[in-house]
Amino acid sequence: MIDELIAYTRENRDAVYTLLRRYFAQNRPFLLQSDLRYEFEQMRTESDRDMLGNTVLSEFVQHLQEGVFNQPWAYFALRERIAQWRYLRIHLEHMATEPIGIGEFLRFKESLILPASNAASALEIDFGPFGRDFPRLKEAKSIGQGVMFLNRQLSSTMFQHAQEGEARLLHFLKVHSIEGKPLMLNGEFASVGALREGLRKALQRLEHLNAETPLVEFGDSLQKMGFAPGWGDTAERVIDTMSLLVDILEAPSPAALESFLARMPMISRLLIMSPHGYFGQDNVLGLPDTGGQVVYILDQVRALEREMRERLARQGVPVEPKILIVTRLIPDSEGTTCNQRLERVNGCDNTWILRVPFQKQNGEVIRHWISRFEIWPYLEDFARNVEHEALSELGGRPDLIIGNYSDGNLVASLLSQRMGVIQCNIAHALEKTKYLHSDLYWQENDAQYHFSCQYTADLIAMNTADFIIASTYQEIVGTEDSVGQYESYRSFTMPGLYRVIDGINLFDPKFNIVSPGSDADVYFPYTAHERRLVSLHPEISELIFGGPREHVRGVLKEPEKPIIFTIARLDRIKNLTGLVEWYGNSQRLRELANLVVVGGYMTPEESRDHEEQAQIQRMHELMEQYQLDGQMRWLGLRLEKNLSGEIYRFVADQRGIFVQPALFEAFGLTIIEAMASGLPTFATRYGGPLEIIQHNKSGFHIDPNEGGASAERIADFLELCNVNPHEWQRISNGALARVEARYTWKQYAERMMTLSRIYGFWKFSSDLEREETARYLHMFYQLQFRPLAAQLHAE
Ligand code: UDP
Ligand code: LCN
Repeated sequence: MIDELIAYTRENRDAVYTLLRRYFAQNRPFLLQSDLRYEFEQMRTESDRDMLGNTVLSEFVQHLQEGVFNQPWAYFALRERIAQWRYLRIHLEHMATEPIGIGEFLRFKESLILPASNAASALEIDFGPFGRDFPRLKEAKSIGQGVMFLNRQLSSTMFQHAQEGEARLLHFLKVHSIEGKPLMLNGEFASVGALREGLRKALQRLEHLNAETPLVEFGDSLQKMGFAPGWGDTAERVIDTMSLLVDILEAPSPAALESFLARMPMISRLLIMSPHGYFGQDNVLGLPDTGGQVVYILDQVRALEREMRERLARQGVPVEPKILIVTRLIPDSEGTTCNQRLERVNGCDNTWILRVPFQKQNGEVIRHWISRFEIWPYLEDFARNVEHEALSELGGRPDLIIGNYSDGNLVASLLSQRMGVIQCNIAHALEKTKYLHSDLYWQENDAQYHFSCQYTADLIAMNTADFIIASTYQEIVGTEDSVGQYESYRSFTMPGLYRVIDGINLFDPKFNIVSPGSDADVYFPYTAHERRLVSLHPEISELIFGGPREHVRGVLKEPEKPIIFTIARLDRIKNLTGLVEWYGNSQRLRELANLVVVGGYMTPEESRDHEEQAQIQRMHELMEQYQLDGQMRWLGLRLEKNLSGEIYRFVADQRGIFVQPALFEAFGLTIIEAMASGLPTFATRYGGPLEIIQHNKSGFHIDPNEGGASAERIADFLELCNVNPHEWQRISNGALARVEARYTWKQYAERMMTLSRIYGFWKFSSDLEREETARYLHMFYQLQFRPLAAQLHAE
């Protein structure tokens, strides 16, 4: 596209020049995509340049992400396609257009923030050279399907280098053990040829057995032939698994390899890291830093434990799986169980929450909650203590470590490196995309948010991980129009700290999309009458339609109207106060529906979180300003899960709707909870909801930056439903169908376990220990992360 622009500029100097002058006339050093597009549109309308409509220039502007201006130079970042970036600069006077490298683009940006800095001496972080020889996906549309690619890659390498590949597989099968006992092979086979022969004989013998014959009846004779447990629990299953291996040794195919590896009982001990917030099972949701991640993990472990148990049993391995979720122990636990060291997870047999305290440098235990933005200095000691405690609780090394969020992923990286265990990361939300220019102006925000620590931790963790689970495609690489959360770590600069030339390769097969679900026992359709928790209805009626009470503000004067419902942590980004303002401003909406908001506390004094305190204040101001007390009810309460589940359905009974107005939402569990209940849902178009909801089919997208328009859209729908109730039904049905097809924990657990096994084999067999990257990361951790975190200690 740059070459086309150069040619176009030669012929159409005036148009390009006019546009550049408009950009410079803004007198702003940095213009974003929306500003750049807006100026172009203005230019078209004002100067009657309609003919610019389908030109190279208009296409160029459509792909611009960022412009940086300092007379006479304009520098641009161009996102030609998803995950495909180019950079260029144009000289205003000469109109010379030249492609430039990312380093130069970042240096130019830095020079506008820190004019006196010596850009040449800045630290440049570049992971690019390390991955040069690794296989990479080629097509952006395949991003997030890493394992498929990997299987193809693995099987074709095995095919091309058959002897080497087979020998590796044999070695892998031989070293495989669980709780110290061999699995698959008990060491009898000296070569692949011997294994082939052994398989042939075993299959011959098994074929005479009834398909249902249990392993106990023939396990001993298999052992004598060199086969340890792990092949199956019945004759049929063992035959199946052995035949898969025979096929692979004959001619490896991606599908056979995946099926075979997916069956290997490699994972029985799981370590899950989630340090920040209040990690508990009751009375925690809605507390600061405590929301979807906790819900996600508690649902995830139930599904994973079941899946692990089933797979182990299916493979004839009599081992009880164990999962340990490790979080922080908070002695001043604010009425939660976060002061308990060990807690069994409800609905699981052998899954536990292990809590390990944070300590000051002098070893003293820290008693109170600490914001997720402030925890960086405690993590290294925490990791050390966790290693010790987790090893003793699990009775040995875990088979897989899963990190959650920036802090959990960093701790997972430290542990996985130390223990030599395969690591999976789950971001939940990468903060970088939430806070505009938070990298460029990091110094201004660092006292409050410490993004310097967080982004460094993110880079380390995402490059250490063996595989990464993303909830949506857009989490990795965004959409045609918007940058993905991982994509935002590709290259950026924090002036005065370091410059990232290549922070993460988006085409790395480590990325996999595995979407979470919502707990089907709690969030189910409002039409499932026999399952409804009708005993809660009087309490819900009282909560929503009752009179004044503690921790609640506003009384609904016209309870017959449908409800606009929302629930979230009271973070600024969640924008609940934004929704209240749209509602306050929209006479139409106020006439059509009541507003019910669940989140936060009633008084700022009750909260320790700065953002939450400000939001509480704002909520009261808005309720005063728009006199909302008769039309809106705000519950500053922690609701028990079953209660909130029934509230969604209660709102649906009344033909209400759910609104999620966040400025950005990484995924948005409330959205699938509402949809699983059959509530028509309006959710932010920034982040995961754009992918979860199909607009006007299973819900609606709204733009939180255009409150007026969003309010109108909601009002249009409610009005339409008044005239034509089928409309409500249509969207409700669409929501139910969507969630059922795409967002369930069962699918999640199957996928997750398969991935763990395949990446385990990959790590083991392909010499991809990435030793060089590991050394570079170690240095980055020691020289950058540690001093940044230590600085926080000193504050
Ligand atoms: N939630 C809740 N009470 C609250 C706020 C949130 O029960 O006051 C629950 C909500 O039902 C959902 C989770 O917390 O299960 C929030 O997850 P989501 O992914 O929507 O947002 P996050 O808080 O993780 O950013
Ligand atoms: C964190 C968030 O901010 C949400 O968008 C996600 O739904 C949640 O974690 C669970 O992954």
